Amino acid sequence: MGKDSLKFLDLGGSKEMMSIWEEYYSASHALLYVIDSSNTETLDSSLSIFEALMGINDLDGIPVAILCNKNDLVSALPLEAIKEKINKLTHLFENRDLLVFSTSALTG
Ligand SMILES: Nc1nc2c(ncn2[C@@H]2O[C@H](COP(=O)(O)OP(=O)(O)OP(=O)(O)O)[C@@H](O)[C@H]2O)c(=O)[nH]1
Ligand SMILES: [Mg+2]
Repeated sequence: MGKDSLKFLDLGGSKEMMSIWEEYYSASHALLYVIDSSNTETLDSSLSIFEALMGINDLDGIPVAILCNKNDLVSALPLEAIKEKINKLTHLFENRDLLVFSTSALTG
């Protein structure tokens, strides 16, 4: 029986790390994009960066999941509110599958 393998790369969101993201675009077959639901100050810029990513040719058509993380914190924006923001970007998803999840790295 053949063996399949999946390789996950965890690329950080700091400025330094963002500058190397592009080295991985052409080899990517799917994207998990993690946003911090609890930080309303960075949420919009995080979605803007995501919007820019969706315009990258090498990422065209690949399936994407957005993980709205830190949902265990009381300060977290509810999933529905984040989805409303994401839904304003529908033009980005005509050509690909998109899933949006509410997650906590602490509680699963
Ligand atoms: N409460 C809570 N804290 C979290 C959660 N996920 C991460 N953290 C905390 O947030 C901080 C940053 O977590 P990291 O895992 O380093 O975040 P990161 O996304 O890898 O950061 P970069 O690699 O710099 O992009 C740590 O203190 C974590 O414990 C979560 O779901 N809930
Ligand atoms: Mg990290």
